[in-house]
Amino acid sequence: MNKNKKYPQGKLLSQINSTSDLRKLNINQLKQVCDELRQYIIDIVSEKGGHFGASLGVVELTVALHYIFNTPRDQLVWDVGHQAYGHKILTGRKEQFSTNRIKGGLSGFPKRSESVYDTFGVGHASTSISAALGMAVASKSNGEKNRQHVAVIGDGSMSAGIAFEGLNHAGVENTNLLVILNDNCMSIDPAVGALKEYLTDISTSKTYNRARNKIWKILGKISRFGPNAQGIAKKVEGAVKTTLLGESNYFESLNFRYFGPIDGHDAKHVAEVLKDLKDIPGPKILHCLTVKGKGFTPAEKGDSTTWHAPGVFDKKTGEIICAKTQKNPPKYQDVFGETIIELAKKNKTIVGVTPAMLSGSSLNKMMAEMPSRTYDVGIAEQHAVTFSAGMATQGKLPFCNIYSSFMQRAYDQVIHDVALQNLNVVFCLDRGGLVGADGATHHGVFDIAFFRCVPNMIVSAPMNEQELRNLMYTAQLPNQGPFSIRYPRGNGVLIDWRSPFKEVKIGTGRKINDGEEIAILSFGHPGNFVLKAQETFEKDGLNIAHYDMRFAKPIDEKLLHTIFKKFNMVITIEDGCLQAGFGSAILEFMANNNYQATVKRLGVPDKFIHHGSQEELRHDCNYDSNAIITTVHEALANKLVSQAG
Ligand SMILES: Cc1ncc(C[n+]2csc(CCOP(=O)(O)OP(=O)(O)O)c2C)c(N)n1
Repeated sequence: MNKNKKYPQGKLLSQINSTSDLRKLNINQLKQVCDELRQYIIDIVSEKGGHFGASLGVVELTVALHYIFNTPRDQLVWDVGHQAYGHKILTGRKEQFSTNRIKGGLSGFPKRSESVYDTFGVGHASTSISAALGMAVASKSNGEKNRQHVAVIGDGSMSAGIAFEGLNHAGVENTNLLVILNDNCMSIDPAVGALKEYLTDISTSKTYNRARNKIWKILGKISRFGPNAQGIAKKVEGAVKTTLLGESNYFESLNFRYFGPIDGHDAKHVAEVLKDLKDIPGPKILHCLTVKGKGFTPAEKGDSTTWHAPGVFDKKTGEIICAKTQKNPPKYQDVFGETIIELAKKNKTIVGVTPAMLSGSSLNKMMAEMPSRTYDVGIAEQHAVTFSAGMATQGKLPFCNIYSSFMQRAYDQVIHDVALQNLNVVFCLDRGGLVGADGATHHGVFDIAFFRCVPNMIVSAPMNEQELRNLMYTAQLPNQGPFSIRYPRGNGVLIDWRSPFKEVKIGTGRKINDGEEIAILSFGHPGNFVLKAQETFEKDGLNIAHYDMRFAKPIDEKLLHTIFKKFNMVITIEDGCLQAGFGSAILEFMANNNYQATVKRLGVPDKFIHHGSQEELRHDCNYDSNAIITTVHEALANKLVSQAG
């Protein structure tokens, strides 16, 4: 692929290098800017991959926001940030946009170190209201008048606890906070929950929508006549809305002034509305209706979930281009998705729980086959864990599947609600390890460390698909207590993986290869990097021992005694942070048992790792097959030197 390829920019977009260029245009030109911006995103994402549907859905909002607000002085906070491609392009990163998500290139999410326009780093959902409110309150306390603060949040992200916490606080802080609710009825999968139904009710209420424009006009006129008029307008508007909706408005009950719903694809109208809202003080919410994938027919009319992040595709036909290989081993997530169904057919207590990652975790398979036993609880990791705990008190066995990095959200729930009560909940942590192009916000590198110190918690990781099945089987046996199984993003290693289930004795590792001088202890999938390195060792005539430890907790002490009695050079490898991780567990064992050995730990160093491919990042972090080979060679060379000395 040509790295320096230039992508056509269109007549207006080619002149926009900053938001001030955009603001020089006439409001009637915004539609054309939107068309060109949309095409630019399609041209590049179709070739480079990345998030897609969400950015297309907010093109008009993005253009209107930067047109009306004085960014970057006015603070614009994107929620999740997967929809901020248009924002990046309009804010001075147009030429670099083709490097999006590539190592050394632009991040796929807003990042403060990348641009002054990226007011808040994101990747995880539902933080925008709290962050923007923090900015607004600080701004007010600094005496800055007329500075605006805008949070753009999707209907999916609005379902999280933190979003409600932000609204609840904002309702009593009199700041210039505008929340734009970008309602496309979708999370990655269809949005779920009562709030979603409520939003649909507002959006489809014919009477309300007819009257809405009248209210808007009255408001627009009154709002320019001072604070008292504002109060009257608010009362009139509130009463009308309440009568028409037949219920109190959720947002207004939190002291927000609610406006909309409006068509989020009419850039001119959105700009006009935003202009009016700028003059209205206090917390406000503008409800915009948009369509994910807008303007690219296959995404707009097709399966929105697929087009959330479709990978590379043919922009003419809409065909998604899959890497053409021979038969691939399955993705770990699919092994999880199919195995849970097999287990659930036999064990009627099993239920599946996911916080909004139905497709991402492959729990959609169970949802299709056993909908009454599968729960998508929305973007609500904390709730997912405590909900699972509640189910467990009643004899259900929840398999709560959460991406490792999103599990960070639910740490207290794991400790306080599950582990302390020693409840039978199985945590399947998908995306454990470096995930690649999503970067620092999404790498699942802390879970081994943060689960290992929780009493009662079993911490396990399969080296391949069969091991994943066996660990899942073991986890559903009676009274195992809190049981975590972490596995990486991407494919496993076995073509024939549907083996019969075998119980794994808790806290036991297994010997993969006997050897002399050096023992390598692996945890989870990186055991396969050791297998690969073994090919080189064999060629070199080196006989290196390899143990797949399977559990970081409880650790296989019996096996470790055997290992440390035989070897005085040990290498540990894990797809997680070195601080407090699996290698640290081995060091603790050594210290507790007075073993002396040279230990080299391979894994993720103590810094945030940015984006790149998984292979590139594992290489950079020094724990791929080559790193293992080098480490073994160095250890042997050091030994020779010390013997010679
Ligand atoms: C805490 C957290 N959980 C899950 C995700 C994964 N995720 C990324 S985007 C997304 C859907 C967001 O839906 P919405 O806010 O409605 O935005 P849309 O994609 O519809 O524009 C989800 C679940 C995440 N980024 N953060």
